[in-house]
Amino acid sequence: MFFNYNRKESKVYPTKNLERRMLPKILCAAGFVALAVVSGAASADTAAASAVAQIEPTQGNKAKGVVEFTQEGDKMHIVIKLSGLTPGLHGFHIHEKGDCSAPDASSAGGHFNPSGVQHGDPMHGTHHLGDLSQLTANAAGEVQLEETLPGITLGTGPNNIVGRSLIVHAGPDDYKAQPAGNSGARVACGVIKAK
Ligand SMILES: [Cu+2]
Ligand SMILES: [Zn+2]
Repeated sequence: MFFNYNRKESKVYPTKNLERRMLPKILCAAGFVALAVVSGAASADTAAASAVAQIEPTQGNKAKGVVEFTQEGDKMHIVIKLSGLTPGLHGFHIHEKGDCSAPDASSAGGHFNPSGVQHGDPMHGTHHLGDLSQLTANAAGEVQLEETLPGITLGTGPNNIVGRSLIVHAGPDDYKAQPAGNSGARVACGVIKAK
């Protein structure tokens, strides 16, 4: 425990010191030099700390928006902002392939399911890792939601969601039907990209 704590500290402080040392240089140097310093520091990170998916409508639909992911320890904070939906419930999942190119987003494949289990309710019992809580669009067809989930990660390990996709469905997810909860057509799709 104590040893781990010390290791964490030694990881954090050099970065802060580096930033402090760099500050006078950034203030004095030309803009492009400052940019080079900042991007160099960012690329030293081993895993993405945040990711974003630009959600675009599939053919014949209007749903779109932005979903942002931020890793907070062993949890993932998710901020969802969507519009152009029909009011009511919409199934919402991470699908295994980061490919929204098909007009119906079938190119995104099935639900992200690294542990090979059945589809279900993310809050109760067995479910795909990619099964997210379904969304409720208000009367204006909008969703604004923040939630924190365990399990999914950014950039490392079998539970990494960077390079996969988010799909919004036309109807509610019954959390029972296999393999996907019977939530109807894919009305919007977005690839999850590291920030
Ligand atoms: Cu889905
Ligand atoms: Zn599922």
